[in-house]
Amino acid sequence: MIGKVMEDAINKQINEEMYSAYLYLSMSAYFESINLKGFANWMFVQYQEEVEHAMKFNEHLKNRGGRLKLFAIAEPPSEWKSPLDAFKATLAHEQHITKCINELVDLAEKEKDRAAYNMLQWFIDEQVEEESNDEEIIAQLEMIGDNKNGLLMLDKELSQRQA
Ligand code: OFO
Repeated sequence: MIGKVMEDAINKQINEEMYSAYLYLSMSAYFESINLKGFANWMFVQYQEEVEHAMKFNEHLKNRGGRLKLFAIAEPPSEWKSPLDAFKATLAHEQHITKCINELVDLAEKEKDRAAYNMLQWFIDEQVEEESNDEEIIAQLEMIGDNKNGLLMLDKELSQRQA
């Protein structure tokens, strides 16, 4: 059975993951609005992944006799200055999520909750991948600069991403 402290912290993290989903769905709509369908696809897949993250935490709660508690999801921004601006915001958000995951790991250690600690290892690896994906796309966008052809080529590449 999961302890109350860890249960509350995981429920808080579920809200963070659902906000991540909202943020990336909003970014997907932004990219649709500027006709970058590949970028929009990439963000839509990211939105789906974030819902999966929330459900992964929910599974953990369910398997350990805990209970999901849903909180209000904050309204995400809906406009960004450019694709680069949106991806810089994505990276900053993922760095915030990494900090949240690290704090959960610290809490699991403090609470001697081995099951939560084990489950969180998946999220540690996932955050390395998420930050690295964002950094790669930011580097490409910086290289592209004002080159429209480069942007369209990257858009085509990002259209390949699948859930
Ligand atoms: Fe983007 O990894 Fe979850 O929030």
